[in-house]
Amino acid sequence: MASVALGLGSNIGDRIAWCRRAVRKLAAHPEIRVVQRSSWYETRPVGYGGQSDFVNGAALLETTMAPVRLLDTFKDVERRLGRSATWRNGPREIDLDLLMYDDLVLGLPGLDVPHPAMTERAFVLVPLSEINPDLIHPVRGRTVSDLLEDLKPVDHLVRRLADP
Ligand code: PH2
Ligand code: MG
Ligand code: MG
Repeated sequence: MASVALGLGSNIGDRIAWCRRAVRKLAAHPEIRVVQRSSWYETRPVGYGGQSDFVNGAALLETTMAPVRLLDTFKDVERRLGRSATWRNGPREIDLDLLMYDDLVLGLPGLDVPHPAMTERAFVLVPLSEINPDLIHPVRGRTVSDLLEDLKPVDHLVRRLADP
């Protein structure tokens, strides 16, 4: 059984509903257990700025699937929920990112684990450190709460939503 950190994001339509549906679909998968889920956060778009604010969250999963199969499952859930194709880093109904997979370090075409940008992204580190601040990043050798401290202040980028 592997422990996985998942990042969720949406900036089109009912953003929280997209994220909730994705968690529900993953929880229904016979080879995935959703162990914990963060609050939802409204976040400023990173990268291409001319788009709407995101809702982001994170979850901890357990799975018997290998990383590539798990990524395929995430893509499948994105498709089945109705994600329409846009451009790289553009607006999306639902985005499921494989952030960490145990303490595995992996570089394959289309799959880098840990997610290469996660240490610079408050919209990843804030929800992830809510649910597991002591999780150790296998490349940096530091906890997610330490990595978040390095980014601070981030309050202007991330707002925790009242609806948990
Ligand atoms: N995802 C991106 C690019 N920029 N910005 C925010 N705030 N949240 C995201 O999930 C996000 C982003 C590419 O996946
Ligand atoms: Mg992403
Ligand atoms: Mg993605």
